[in-house]
Formats: sequence, structure tokens, C-alpha cells
Amino acid sequence: MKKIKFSTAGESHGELLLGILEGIPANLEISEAYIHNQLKRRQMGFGRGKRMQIESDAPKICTGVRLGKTLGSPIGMIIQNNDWKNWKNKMSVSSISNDIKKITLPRPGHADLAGIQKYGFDDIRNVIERSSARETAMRVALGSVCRKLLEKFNIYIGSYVTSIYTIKDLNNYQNITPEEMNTKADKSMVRSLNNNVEQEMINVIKTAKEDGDSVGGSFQIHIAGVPFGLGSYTSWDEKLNARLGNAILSINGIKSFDIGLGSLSEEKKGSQLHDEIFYDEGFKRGSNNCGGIEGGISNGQKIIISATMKPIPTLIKPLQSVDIHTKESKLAHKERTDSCSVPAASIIGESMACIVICDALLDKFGGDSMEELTTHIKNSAKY
Ligand code: EPS
Repeated sequence: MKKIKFSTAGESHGELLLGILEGIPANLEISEAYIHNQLKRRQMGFGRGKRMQIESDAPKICTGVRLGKTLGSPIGMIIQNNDWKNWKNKMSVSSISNDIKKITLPRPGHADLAGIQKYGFDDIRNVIERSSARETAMRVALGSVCRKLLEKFNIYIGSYVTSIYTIKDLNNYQNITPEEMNTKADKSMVRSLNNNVEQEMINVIKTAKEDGDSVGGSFQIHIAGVPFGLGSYTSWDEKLNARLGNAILSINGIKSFDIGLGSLSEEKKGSQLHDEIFYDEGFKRGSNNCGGIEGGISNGQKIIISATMKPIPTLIKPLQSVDIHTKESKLAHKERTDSCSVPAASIIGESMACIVICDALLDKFGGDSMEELTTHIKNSAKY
């Protein structure tokens, strides 16, 4: 990240989540209500467990905003964990005398075993709490501020679910806007745009849940309105595709990331894949297989990202594991879980993309205030 810095803190069942976002120019209008609307989108989706019914995920802006506008200083936020009241002993900050049962059966696919080995813990609870996807609520909150900034420059981000388990939506939605995409996807329990596969997606999640199992899937993110020239080919860490990849692959459970046709590019010859160039009052392209980024630079077309999330590793019908203390062969630990959280992951993906595009925009155009940034973009942005 070049201009934006952010960090989050907080455990899944601790008192709250904490976030700090630095680098947002002064005078951006922002409200808790705007951020809360994005957080509500993350809470939705068929296949979530009971936790989302407990949480309201209401953000509180604590610093960096005055009278509805950013000050240019670090923006600090908190989100209370409503469930904390049920975990006060287990998550006590101070050492307490109560005997708290340790978790000793690592779940295959989770951070459990690698985590205790790395940090020398004898209780997997110490790993579960921070490796939980609960943390992503704060990423969505901070990403919403970046989304608000991007909207000021008509850059919009949308997403939808392309597959759940083996049920795929093969339609191409390049012709609809990200706003249209979200309007429709947000009404669907699985964030699907395709009425023909939506029910099948719901059914595979239902079956997985009934079987004590879980399912993953894929989603696509579309970013429209991005000017030419964000990112660069000049150095490895300037490339916009790599910066987006880093952000998306950092989301819990994400196993693959693609730009444009991505891994499907191998099925095409060069003559079939590359997007031909025409001129008609400006350069035009015949297609967008590159997904809006060439040579690590945005080319003015829609940026199209695909990502795949693995099935959640906490299983109600657990897999084989080994007790970390006794070394006895036993079934893995189980606790409340989601049977599918791909719809939520698509919102987290949108939010991470917002942070990266906002960072790249500020990197190229700069400005201490929104007024300055607007002037710089007006004077030099190419669309
Ligand atoms: C999540 C909160 C968690 C899980 C889920 C995501 O709440 P709890 O563990 O109390 O049920 O629902 O996290 C996982 C499944 C995981 O493996 O980390 C959230 O807020 O998104």
C-alpha cells in the first residue's frame, strides 16, 4: 500500500473489533449509517450460523471525523461484539482463577495446528479467536470509507456469487453496472444474479448443513469507472493486479484469485485471448479478457476479479484429528459455524478492492483534501 494504511485488532469473541485507517484526505463526507449499510450486506447470506443473529455490527467512528467530514487524520472505529457478554470469562483479559477448558483437537484446514505450533500455545482457543473471519467485519467498515471516496469519482464496485459447490452460473454480466449488480445480488439469499441456479445453490448449502458439512464457491467483483493509469509495470510491487491479489488472497478461506479470464486464459490462443484495439473518437477494445489491467496498469475498462473460497473447515461432522496433549486419535473440535459464507466473502472482497483502488487513485493523483484530489483528477485523469 502506498498512501493508505490500515490495521485491525480484535478477537472473535472479545469485547470489540478495532480499526484504524490512515491516508484518507480531509473533507470526505462519511457517516456511521453509510458504513453500517455495508456491514449489513456482509451479515447476509444463506448458510450463515447463529452468530449473525446475535450481532448488529453497528460501527462507531471514534476519531478522524468531525461534523460528518474526515479531518485527514487517522480514522478510528470500533464494532462491539454483542456475543462477548456470553464469553467474558473465557475471553477475560486478566488472568482469572476459573478453570477454563482448553481446546486440544485441531480442525483440519483451519489455522489451529499450525497456529499452536507457531506460537507455542497449549489451547487452540488462542488461535481460533484471531484466525476467525469475524475480523473481516472491520475490514468492511474501513473499506466503506474508501468506497465512499471512490463513489465521489464515479468509481463503483459490485459483486455476485458465480458458484456454490458444483452449481455454477455461467452467464456473463459484463454489460451491467456494478450498482445494478449489487441491487439484484443483495436481494438474493446467495447473492446470485441467476434465477435458474439460485435455488440449486440454496439446496446444496441446505444439504451440506443437514450433513454437518460445508461448501465453498466463487464470486466475481466488477469495478467500473477506474481511469487509465493506476498501478504500473515499472516494479513488481507497483502492479495493480498484484496489489489486488494480495488484498483478496488475505481474506479468510480464499484459495484462488484471477483477473479477467484468469486461469481460463490457458484454453485460448494468443489470437483469441488478447483484446483488439480500435479507434473511434478514442481507443476502443473489442473485448475485456484482460479484466481491465494490462502490464499491471488499469486500462480504463472494467476491472474484473474472480476469487474462490474453500469450504469452511469447522465441521459439525468432524474429520479425523489428534489431541495435541495426549496424541490420541480423535475427531476434530467442533463449534458453532457457517455451512457456507461465500456471499459474505464477496462483500469482503468488494471492500478489500475498494481499499486497493482508493490507495492506487491517491497514489496517482494525490491531495490532502477532497477538493485538491478532485482538481488533480479533473486536470489529469484519463477515461
Ligand atoms: C464470523 C463470526 C464467527 C463465525 C464465522 C464468521 O462467529 P462464531 O465463531 O461466534 O460463530 O460465524 O467464522 C468462521 C466460521 C471461522 O471459521 O472463523 C463473522 O462475523 O463473519
